[in-house]
Amino acid sequence: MRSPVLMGIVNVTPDSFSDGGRYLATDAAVAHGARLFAEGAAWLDVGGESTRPGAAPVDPKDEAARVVPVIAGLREAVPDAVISVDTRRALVAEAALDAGASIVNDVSALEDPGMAPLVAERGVEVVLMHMRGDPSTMQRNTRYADLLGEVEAHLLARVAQLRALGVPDHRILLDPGVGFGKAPGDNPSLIAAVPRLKAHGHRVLIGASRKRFIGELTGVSTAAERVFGSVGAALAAAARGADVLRVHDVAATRQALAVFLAVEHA
Ligand code: HH2
Repeated sequence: MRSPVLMGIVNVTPDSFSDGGRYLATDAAVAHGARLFAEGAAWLDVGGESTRPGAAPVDPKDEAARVVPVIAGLREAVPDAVISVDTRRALVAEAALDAGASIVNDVSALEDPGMAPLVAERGVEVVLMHMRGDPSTMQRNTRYADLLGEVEAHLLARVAQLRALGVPDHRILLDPGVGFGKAPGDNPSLIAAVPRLKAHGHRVLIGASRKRFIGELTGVSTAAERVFGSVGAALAAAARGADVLRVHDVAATRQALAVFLAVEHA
């Protein structure tokens, strides 16, 4: 089993669910990203719009103005880091790629009609995440007749869109969207389903860090205090072959993975 890549979260937002407002200033966000890289996050995911349930959308120009200076700053501060931009807007993604990002992490999986052509043209990697509706509406209906079948069909339809534009499979990562329009009980099933998603030949990313379902399983209501539960989710995802783990707590996750992988390989 290969060690999953850790994707450290750099939220440049006033309202993210677990760390909103902490890294809104460019310098603070760059310093935070550099620290996550030093702790073992080979990838840094820079986002300028909160996607927590019920979050208000951000004007793409404001979103770009938040993320571009942070990406440029990280390019300089940590040249070896791979930078992804967490955005649903092609305009923001384009500005981020120009500033030095090389991955587009799109939680809407290509809803913006400009996104697929941009990714194809630039030859960059893209994360396609499953969500029903958008962050302002996604928790209104969290019932699925066939959860995994729906997630899979939705993502594969978006993969087909990219393939038609010539994007090779190895540049496409799939993410079942833990916590995005899902009932709490569905989230462990999404993590358990990593092998099923991987069977389509793409790398799989899991983002469970500090999410509400961990609070519901553990009784920990403050998101920033869900580190231990988040590490549990990360190990469970790693055990099932997840390729990339999107996490807030890089040092803790890395420490747990080192022990877990040593036992796996013993
Ligand atoms: N989760 C969040 C944001 N982006 N991207 C992917 N690919 N997968 C995820 O699970 C995912 C994601 C939500 O977490 P966070 O960034 O901490 O919060 P917020 O959206 O409130 O900024």
